[in-house]
Amino acid sequence: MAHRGVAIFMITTTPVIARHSILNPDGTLVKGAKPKVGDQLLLDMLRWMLMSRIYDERAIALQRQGLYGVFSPTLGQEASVVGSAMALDPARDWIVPQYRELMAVVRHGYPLERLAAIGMGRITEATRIPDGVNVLPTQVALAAQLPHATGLAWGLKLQKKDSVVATYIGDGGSSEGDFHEALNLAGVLRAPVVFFLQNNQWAISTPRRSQTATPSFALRAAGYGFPGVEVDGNDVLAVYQVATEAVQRARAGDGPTLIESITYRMSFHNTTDNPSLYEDPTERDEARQRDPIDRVIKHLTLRGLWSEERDGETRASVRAEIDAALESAATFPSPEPSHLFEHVYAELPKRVRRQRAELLGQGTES
Ligand SMILES: Cc1ncc(C[n+]2csc(CCOP(=O)(O)OP(=O)(O)O)c2C)c(N)n1
Ligand SMILES: [Mg+2]
Repeated sequence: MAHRGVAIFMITTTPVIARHSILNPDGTLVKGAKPKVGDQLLLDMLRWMLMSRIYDERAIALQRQGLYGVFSPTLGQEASVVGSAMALDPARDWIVPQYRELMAVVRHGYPLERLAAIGMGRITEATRIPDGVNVLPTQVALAAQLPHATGLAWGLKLQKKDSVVATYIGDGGSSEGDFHEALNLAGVLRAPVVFFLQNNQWAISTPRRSQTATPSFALRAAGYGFPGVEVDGNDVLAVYQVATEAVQRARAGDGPTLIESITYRMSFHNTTDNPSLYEDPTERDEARQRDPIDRVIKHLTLRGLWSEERDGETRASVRAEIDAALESAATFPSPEPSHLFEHVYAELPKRVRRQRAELLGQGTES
């Protein structure tokens, strides 16, 4: 096709992007796959995945008893969350989270008791992230965390640190303008950031097919000038491998990567949602066949590294750890109205001082 002497090429075929996978749903390895994960590391991954699932059950039960606030489970996405987080070095790398990757930030050093206390509404002390924990606060405003991630990565690069930033986003959140702005700038700056997109097929009740016309979220990276990869998000070994490669690229100064982790939300969006109103139950049944935890257990069992006894012991120790965190969370102080004004400004501006005085009934401070 020619237009004023300029050749215009039209892309008529859908570009293809390879989807990485290592572990089959039956626990065997994909033909030719050579996982670079030692036995102990895989056992640690499984423990974190079980911790995520068991915490989901506990938090949902507490919410139903009126003891916990709105909660978004990770259920079904444990391999995606744990595999990506374990590719990071908590001592120097950063996580800029969304809200569906609880165990990623816990594994990175954010104490579970504090996150549980926030869930219980005991927010005043608990929201303070301890010094030295390289995690930014949970972000509910979709994609608003991504420009922060790019800015943080740029700052670390300017300081000549060898740190990498990993940030999480959902399929739905990737339709926000902030997604485009953050990825575009990260590409221009070659910022050391990994964009980890959990495509769990749902944005509350909006299915993936209504979210975008692109055949692959990962393909979008080409438009920003850096690599995009697809991975089976229910395969912890594959997620860990692509995340490790992306972290290495970023650390080496080669810039960002967009990872699309293809998974399935095996629960409600959060405790206020009822998916039976919009989800085809056969889809959920199919997803159960690809359960990310069962897959690792089958694999370890085939290799003689897992038994019923070990399963029972691991779950008991995870439950004890969660119980201790929940017990400690319940001792955090409940918020007072005055706390609304704390932990934001070093020195309160006049307007905010006036509002505080008004709320606390202390007359009108000028
Ligand atoms: C800017 C903005 N718009 C709308 C919402 C309401 N909202 C909260 S979660 C959500 C769906 C997000 O879906 P996705 O990005 O796929 O993440 P998931 O919850 O599936 O992990 C929506 C629309 C919001 N929090 N922020
Ligand atoms: Mg989603």
